[in-house]
Amino acid sequence: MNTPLRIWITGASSGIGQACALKLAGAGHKVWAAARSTDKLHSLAAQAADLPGEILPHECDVTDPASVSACARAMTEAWGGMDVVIPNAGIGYFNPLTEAPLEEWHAMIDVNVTGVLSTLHAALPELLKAKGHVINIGSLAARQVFPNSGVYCATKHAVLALSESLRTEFRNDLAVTTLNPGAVNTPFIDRTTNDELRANYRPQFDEGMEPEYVADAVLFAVESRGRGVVSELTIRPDRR
Ligand code: NJP
Repeated sequence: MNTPLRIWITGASSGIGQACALKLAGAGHKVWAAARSTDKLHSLAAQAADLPGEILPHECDVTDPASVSACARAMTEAWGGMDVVIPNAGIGYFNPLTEAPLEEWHAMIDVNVTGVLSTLHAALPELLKAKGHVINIGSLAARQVFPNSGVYCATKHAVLALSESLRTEFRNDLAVTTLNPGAVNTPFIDRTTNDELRANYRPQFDEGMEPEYVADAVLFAVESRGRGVVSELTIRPDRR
């Protein structure tokens, strides 16, 4: 095992973020696990007790820039720097454009775009020092636009554009990966307030990829260091 990497994951209390934290700690890395649900983060850290790496929980609301910068500062004070950031916190409210409450659009922009920007802003100084790695969690929705999720698709297009701008601006100092998953079996769709759409979409997510498969892809990207850079990776559910 090479030197453990110091990895900041937002949205680590559930789904893909949680699976990534366990996978990366299982491979011996040090994971700074951030989210609002500290109870879930503490049980995640307890699950990692027997793993070769470690998971440290830290409360963080990505819609609050002060909370995000405090989280990054606490990590770099504790571990002396940061090698990888995974701005994974993200939400989706599915609704036809004419029916969606404006608050749901704003909430998606606040978490999926402004939250990612705040996370990158807080992480970049340390990442550039370490010649580190940004792993943005995009989506198939970064490449394709689906009905009932126009604003969600717009947020993931923004994430992809941010990845590309980081890649071109910091070509020699940063590795940048955008991971675009299709449906993953997490609580993601349960947030949708349109009862009919939530019920219609749930089976697609039930039959989607397991979050551990996404975490395998993240581990592959993280451990490519020194051999090459996975710049964009799209993964879709298997044949059924
Ligand atoms: O969702 P879920 P996923 N501040 O609901 C956190 C993308 N994706 O794992 O704060 C900080 O299980 C929340 O934590 P908490 C998707 O767009 C998914 O599926 O405690 N954190 C929780 O840990 C997103 O970018 C699918 O509530 C906040 C996490 O976000 C990423 O994958 C397909 C927060 C959400 O966990 C993870 O989603 C795809 C805040 N203000 C892309 N608000 C899919 N599942 O099918 C929320 O293409 N969080």
